[in-house]
Amino acid sequence: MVPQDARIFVAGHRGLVGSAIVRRLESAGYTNLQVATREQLDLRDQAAVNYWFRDHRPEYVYLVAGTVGGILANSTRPAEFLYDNLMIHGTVVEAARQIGTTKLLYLGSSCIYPREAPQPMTEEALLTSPLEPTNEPYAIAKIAGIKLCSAYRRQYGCNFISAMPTNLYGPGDNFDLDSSHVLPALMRKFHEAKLSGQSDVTIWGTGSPRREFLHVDDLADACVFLMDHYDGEQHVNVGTGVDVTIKELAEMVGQVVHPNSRLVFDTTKPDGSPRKLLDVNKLAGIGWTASTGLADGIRSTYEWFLAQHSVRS
Ligand code: GFB
Repeated sequence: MVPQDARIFVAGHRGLVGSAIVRRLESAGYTNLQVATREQLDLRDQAAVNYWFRDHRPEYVYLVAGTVGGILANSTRPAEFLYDNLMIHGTVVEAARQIGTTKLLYLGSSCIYPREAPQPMTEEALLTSPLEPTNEPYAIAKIAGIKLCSAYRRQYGCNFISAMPTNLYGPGDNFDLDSSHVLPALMRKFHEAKLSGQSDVTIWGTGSPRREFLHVDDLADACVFLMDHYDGEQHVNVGTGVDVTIKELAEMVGQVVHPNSRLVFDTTKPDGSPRKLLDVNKLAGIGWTASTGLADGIRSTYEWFLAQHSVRS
């Protein structure tokens, strides 16, 4: 178990995942959290990261920083998704090794699995066939991160573990329509349609792809759990084990945000992977399962969105 006063670095604490991990650690009573803003520390800069680690000597590291985004951002900014993530993972893992960090948890993504992987996807599906083209650069960076942690375990004996979450959502998400994932994008689209008195809401693609959505507070809980209870080399899937079509998701968000709306499908936009459902049996076997249902999670995230934007309707 991680001692309550251990020095714990959350890399990426301003992001969706990092902010949830900080909330979770604080509520669990951890007293010595370490964070650094992008302005204070460029995680792509090995010399700067080495200096920061020598100065702060974190004993535990949550490596959850990265350049992330939805299907459009992935296809329009592939160089950033590949370069930033490769560098961030490389610098932090190496600096943690150099100062003798006790344990590091690296966060990947379910897009590491092949486009045609059998569903639900087990951890063994990694690198068995080609990736989904719309997010291949990001997936390759994430796969490199997993392999980096494995390699550091084997060569240096570092206790570096990897968790692979499914599609995430929740408070702190990105609601920018050009770079966001589907759930926050739909929430904003329905919200703006309601405010402007429109009934039509445009959904990208055919609505038929299936996705699994995990509330970020559940993910944070799983990460803290794995830090305490998992020391294996193989990455661990983190999801709910349940998926919905994008059309069903849109209907659920519409029900909460703008019940009298009508869905319009823009099939000039890409669908991406036909399905991405994680097999979560490994994590269940270690002792953790998700607890937030999608309908409840959508409702509470919309409450957060309204509070943030101070727009009540
Ligand atoms: O969430 P999303 O952008 O990412 O899109 P992926 C999921 C599905 O929702 C796709 C559809 O089929 C989109 O076409 N969709 C419908 C929309 N309307 C919208 C909309 O307004 N905005 C967005 N963004 N999508 C990402 C990867 O894939 O998943 C990342 O690109 C990462 O690398 C992330 O792995 C978890 O699930 O397709």
